Amino acid sequence: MSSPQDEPLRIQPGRVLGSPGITRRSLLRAALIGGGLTMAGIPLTYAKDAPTATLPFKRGARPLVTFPQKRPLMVMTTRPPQLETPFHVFNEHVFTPNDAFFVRWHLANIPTTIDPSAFRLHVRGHVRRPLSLSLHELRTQFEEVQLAAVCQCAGNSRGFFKPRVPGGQWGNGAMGNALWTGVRLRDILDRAGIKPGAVQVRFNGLDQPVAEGTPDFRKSLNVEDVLNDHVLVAYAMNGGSLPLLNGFPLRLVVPGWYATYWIKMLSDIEVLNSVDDGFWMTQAYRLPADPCGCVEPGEHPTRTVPIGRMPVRSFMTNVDHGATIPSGKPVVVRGIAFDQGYGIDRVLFSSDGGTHWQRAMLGHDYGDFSFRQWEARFVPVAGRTYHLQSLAINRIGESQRFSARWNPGGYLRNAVETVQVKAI
Ligand SMILES: Nc1nc2c(c(=O)[nH]1)N[C@H]1C(S)=C(S)[C@@H](COP(=O)(O)O)O[C@H]1N2
Ligand SMILES: [Mo]
Repeated sequence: MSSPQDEPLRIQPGRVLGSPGITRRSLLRAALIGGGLTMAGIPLTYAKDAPTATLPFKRGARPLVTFPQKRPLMVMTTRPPQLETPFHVFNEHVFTPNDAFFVRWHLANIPTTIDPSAFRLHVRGHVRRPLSLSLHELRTQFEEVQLAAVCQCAGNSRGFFKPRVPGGQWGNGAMGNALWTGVRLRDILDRAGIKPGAVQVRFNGLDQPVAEGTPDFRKSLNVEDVLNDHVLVAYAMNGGSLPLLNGFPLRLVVPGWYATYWIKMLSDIEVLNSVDDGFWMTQAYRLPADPCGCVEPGEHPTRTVPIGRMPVRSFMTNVDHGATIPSGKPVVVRGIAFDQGYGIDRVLFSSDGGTHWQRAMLGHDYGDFSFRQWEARFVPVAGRTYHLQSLAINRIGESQRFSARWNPGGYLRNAVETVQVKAI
């Protein structure tokens, strides 16, 4: 417990991190930092005696290493960089600080220098007027929008799958919540003028494969899923420029959808008049085509569909599995909950493994796509073991699952988590 003492039952609205407002100057400054980020700046190896954090599954040891613009994060791979946020960060802020935000790239050829004055966002394909927009045009010719949203890797928590599945063995820290600033994708597409017959929009970033034959990382969404108020082309997060590793200078923000669609270093938007038949849509990031998105453990689905929106989840953030807690006075258990954008209706808390439930108190509402903080309290009795659980329910009545579903990609985990503690 980080603060087991009897505290007033009051949730602090999380601290918004941060920093001066977003000015051209701060963009340029970040660009300079970006410009200084040479390949030598991205550690390819780390000291054998680097401190480690250990995730609670086999082969879960992760060195803590500092990458450019980042505090020490848990390294899964260095090339391409895949860095996990240590979980205690989620207890400290409702908005995940930029320097603690997780990092995931598929391809190792990532530009280390971006000249913001030369950068252009291209819009092309099935449109009336192809566009080539500078960052300055983007920021001055479209309405600026701000929105809080959770960016969660489809493979978040994959390391907990039983039986284990191949792929990045993430703990629960391949997610983050940020206040995104940018312009609406719809406004950009309106200017380009989508032609009748458009089916999907394909997004590409500046990163490239290293080996010939590796398909470029491109993702597509249906036109009807992007023509809304909240899909953004973002140039800032939490009031600062995007860190290079999180997609400087622009990234797509698709609130409610898994992060695989949140293309970083976004440079190309292509309107398609047919369904994207590329590798990353047809071969990767696919779920069994049934409402559960699951199959019997070990089986392979016969039909699959592209992964989409995120199911409702919650976590306890201030209790560690196996910890001891003081008895005889109220203990405050804190956590976070989120879903695909219906918003959190309630979070239930149990200290006895799900036999009895109480309603947790919800924290400040930063919007339907944001983390929602919650807290509950109970009075432990000395010598007893407690199985703490939280269960989030969204505003259309969808709740977390009690048993974990399984699929070969290791996606969609949203089972109720149990944290065992002992009172002394
Ligand atoms: N250009 C580009 N964008 C990308 C990816 C990538 O490999 N290249 N990976 C996606 C995936 S799978 C995830 S989980 C998120 C990770 O975002 P982050 O690194 O900012 O946390 O970026 C998405 N956008
Ligand atoms: Mo991901």
